[in-house]
Amino acid sequence: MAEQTLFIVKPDAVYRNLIGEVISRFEKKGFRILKLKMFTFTQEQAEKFYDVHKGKPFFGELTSFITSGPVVAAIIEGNNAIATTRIMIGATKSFEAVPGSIRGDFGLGFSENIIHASDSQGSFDHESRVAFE
Ligand code: FUP
Repeated sequence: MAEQTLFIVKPDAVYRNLIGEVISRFEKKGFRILKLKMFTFTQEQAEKFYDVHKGKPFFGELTSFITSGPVVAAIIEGNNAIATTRIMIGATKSFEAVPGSIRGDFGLGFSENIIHASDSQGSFDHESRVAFE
């Protein structure tokens, strides 16, 4: 069944000219791109986007990284989009993500980990509203 999800190409990946590489993986996998937007998160938008992490020790680092430069947000559609996209991006810690996954192939960081993707229908609803507002 067609499902939608959101991913964000993070500032580290935009800086490293990996926008096309990342988007291309989703196109080749068979997902349809419904919306694309390049922008820079404001502090307020970043805090709203990551509000599930508010109060955690890494919250400041997380919001300062995500606001540090332009990002590209995409809404894509396809079979099992949310879970399949999570498999494609790989483990949160890029240095532990398996080769073949996006983080596994392109990153070594923890907060600087190339890409974000919604992990549930609820987070997709919230995050896509904030990113495309
Ligand atoms: P993920 O869904 O894989 O992006 O990971 P989480 O939702 O657990 O974390 C959100 C972001 O916070 C991750 F991209 C990495 C960052 N993070 C840290 O920088 N330090 C931590 O201790 C935990 C997460």
